[in-house]
Amino acid sequence: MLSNPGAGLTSRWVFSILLPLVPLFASVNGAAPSPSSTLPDRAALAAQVRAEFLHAWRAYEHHAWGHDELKPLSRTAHDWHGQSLLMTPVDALDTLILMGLSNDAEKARRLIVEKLSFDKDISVKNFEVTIRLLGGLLSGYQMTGDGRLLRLAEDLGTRLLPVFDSPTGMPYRFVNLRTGEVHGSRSNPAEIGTLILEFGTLARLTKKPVYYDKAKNALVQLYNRRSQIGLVGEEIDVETGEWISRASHVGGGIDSYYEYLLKCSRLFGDRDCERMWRGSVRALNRHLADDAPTGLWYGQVEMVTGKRSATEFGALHAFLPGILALGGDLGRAKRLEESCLKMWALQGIEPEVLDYRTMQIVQSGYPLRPEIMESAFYLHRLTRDPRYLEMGSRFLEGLIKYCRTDTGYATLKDVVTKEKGDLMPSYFLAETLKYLYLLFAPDDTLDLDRVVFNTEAHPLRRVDSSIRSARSSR
Ligand code: DMJ
Repeated sequence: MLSNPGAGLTSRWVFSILLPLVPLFASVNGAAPSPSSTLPDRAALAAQVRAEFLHAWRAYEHHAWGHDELKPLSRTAHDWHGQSLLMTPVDALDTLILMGLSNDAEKARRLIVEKLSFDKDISVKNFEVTIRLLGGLLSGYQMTGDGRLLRLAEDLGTRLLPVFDSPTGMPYRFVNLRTGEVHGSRSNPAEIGTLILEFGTLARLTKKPVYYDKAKNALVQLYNRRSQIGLVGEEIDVETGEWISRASHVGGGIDSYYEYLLKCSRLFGDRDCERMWRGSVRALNRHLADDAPTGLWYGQVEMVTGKRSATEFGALHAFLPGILALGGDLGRAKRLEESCLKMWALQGIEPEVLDYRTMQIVQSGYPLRPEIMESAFYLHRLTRDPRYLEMGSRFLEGLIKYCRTDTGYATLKDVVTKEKGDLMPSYFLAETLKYLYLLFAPDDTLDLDRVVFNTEAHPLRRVDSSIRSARSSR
């Protein structure tokens, strides 16, 4: 039988969020630092990232305030659905708090609680809204204690619930926030399996296990459809439960499914998730890992036979070193992050997809993605090796050199020509600059033992830490 931590909700969790929350934390256990004569100046780098964050935030404030995202080249705003869901303020709120930008955080919080409404006749993508908005509202609530953020999260969570009403329990991709009408039965592991941290946290905070149960069931249904060699494919029909694409890899469409198996076990102590993670990572190491002449990579195979079908790796795959490290496999994590650095170094900034056999770029955009910085952050926390600070400073240098504009930061259409695109995605403020900042900032800015980041870098409090906090405050 599957264990169900969502059913064991306690008032201690709710109690704990009322404690002062910033700075959150103390230490993470790590190895001794490796010697280096030229240690990067962490304080200066942290201050530089914070200044760049402010530059980006001010541009959003001046040209796109109240809208979803900034278009830095045209200096206009972009709303995903024609009307705003405040993607950037919700995504950026906890970064503002962690960086100690209290006035800006307060202004963002006021905008959110006064203006954000989900009573809108629009069809939204469940995955994106869950990781950015539900995740951002929940971490914002846990960091500020403002109950209005939790009420918004609960309202949103309730409006999203109809997605799970498929014959298999795996979610449809889209839902109308007002009517609850769903569509999109052809889905993928990432969109099905990247919900448990947010819905599980909502369950704990509201004491309504239904959120946990639905998201957990979706995850288990997906896992149960893995092949005999333990892999999942790229596309599945949530009504029939049949695979549509059997391509198996750790890139877009699959990536954060694996991330959430591990993080679900860390955040909730869920034994099923731990078992599913262990089985899955074993399969990844056996079938996807590719010891190529250019380094260790994780490529693509057919999910049933394990036959290699592509040697591609990209910016999204670069989350894996961090997750391998968090899961305890520092050896593979370090080697894979070195490969990621080679990918970055090709053009001084990272392409979306690379063929690692030929080292030729396959997709040349760079949409300001965070994954390579995220992995450097975990590896630094877990090894204390200044190598990752050096890597981080190269990433920052590339960002500033190629993506900075007078009006915030812009994506790159092409990492070779460095032609810019007209968007500053909300995850740039939620994730990219947050992970870079946390890499350089003092470790006690955030205690990794006490939180788990959702896939959009929103820190959610671990169960045992809430119990500890509640006990010590009695
Ligand atoms: C983010 O929205 C999340 O990290 C997601 O898991 C993957 N894509 C972007 C960043 O690249």
